[in-house]
Amino acid sequence: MRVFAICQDELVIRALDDVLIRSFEVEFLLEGGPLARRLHDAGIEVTTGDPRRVDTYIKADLSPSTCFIVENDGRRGIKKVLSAIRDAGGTLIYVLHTTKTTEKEADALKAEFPDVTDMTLPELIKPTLVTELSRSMTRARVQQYQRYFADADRVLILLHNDPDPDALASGLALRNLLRRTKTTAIIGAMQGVTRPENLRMANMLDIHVEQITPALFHDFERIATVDVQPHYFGGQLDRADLVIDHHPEQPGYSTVFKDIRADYGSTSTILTEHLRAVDVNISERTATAMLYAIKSDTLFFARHTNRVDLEAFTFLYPLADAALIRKMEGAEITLERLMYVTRASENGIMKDQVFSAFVGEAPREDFITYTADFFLQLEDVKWTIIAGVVNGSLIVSVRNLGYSRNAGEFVKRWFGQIGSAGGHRAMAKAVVPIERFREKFGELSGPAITARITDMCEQFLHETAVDKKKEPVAR
Ligand SMILES: [Mn+2]
Repeated sequence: MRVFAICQDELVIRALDDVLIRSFEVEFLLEGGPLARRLHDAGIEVTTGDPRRVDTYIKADLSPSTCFIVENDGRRGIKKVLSAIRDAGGTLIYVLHTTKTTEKEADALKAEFPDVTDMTLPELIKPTLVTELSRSMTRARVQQYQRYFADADRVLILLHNDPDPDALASGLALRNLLRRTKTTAIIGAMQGVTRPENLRMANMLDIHVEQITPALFHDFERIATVDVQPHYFGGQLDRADLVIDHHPEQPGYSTVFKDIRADYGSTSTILTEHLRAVDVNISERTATAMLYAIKSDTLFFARHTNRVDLEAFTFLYPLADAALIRKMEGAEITLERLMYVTRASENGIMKDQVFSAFVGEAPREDFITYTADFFLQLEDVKWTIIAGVVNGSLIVSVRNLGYSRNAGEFVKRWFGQIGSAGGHRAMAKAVVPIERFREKFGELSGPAITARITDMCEQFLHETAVDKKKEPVAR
């Protein structure tokens, strides 16, 4: 394809030539003079002529598939140039704005030449430049903590309780970044992995999570927490050396280094950037773990997804073992879990696209969260609220796919006073001692609990509708 460029600036011409020459046949139109000679001597294809005259383009023997790039530096009569190209039969016309054009000027140009495509130089440069600069800032940060950890004998990489794929993958990635082995950097947690799919991931990828108690913290010269911040450990860890997390930043601890990015979908996304910044070799095992983590923490980009999560995914994909990920995912469905799904479908209530169910006693929390996720897959279900009793506490797991109303606010509204309740728009959880639940809501059990949570949700969503109607009046 042929590109015919009408530019004035030497820098722009040289840059365009350099960029386009690999894919296109490029030619520059200049009015003559020393610049044209200089460029010609430098081996750049230059034609001389008046860019405002139709016959200049006719003489240049252009075809309808020729692409025109016209630089607009705000000085010359761009309209005359565009008219001449158009009159000579040019259709693929791009205007490259190299100075700031006012909206008025841009609109006027658009009105006269509706088929012309606009590009602005800053917008073209921005993505690459911003990526490069932030990568070099990340590089500096990573090199700092690498040095700080370098001389330590024993390092602890601490994860949250019942580590999930993101925590496990982040542990592996950080160990990689610290250039350590499993004997010099321990991946540990106060409570180990329990969910079957996470156990399967840990086994398949050979990730060993060591059981840690606060008394053991002193055995380590350096402590890093990933996918979690020290406040999580309830005062048992008031300082760390490094914190890498994607949950909102919390007060109440000190750390030497931290990288907390609450707008990222996973901690593995942050660590992918760290690995890329320092050009560390990423093993297939680490890439597989991280890819699985990003998929799982973002529910395969269904929630909380950021452009950077997609970029990390794209980067890791060719390095990972996709077949292994499919196997790990298959581990989600177990006979035991299907039992809770069955219970929920027998006892649940579906009302206004909200599915609620109380599933009774369960040995582990993940039976409840799994059931909540499961019913969210149903067509026409926008909220799922699944409750069950684990070790004497009522666990309420809420998933929200469509409603603008926040699942986290829902659990805080009803359970914040009597237990722990929190979460964000798409998912939330409450843990309430069953006796406190009964003190507040009455001696309920079985179907009565299902009915009560259905009412709670209806009332909560109704409150929102009323609030919204009120809004314009308040203004
Ligand atoms: Mn995470």
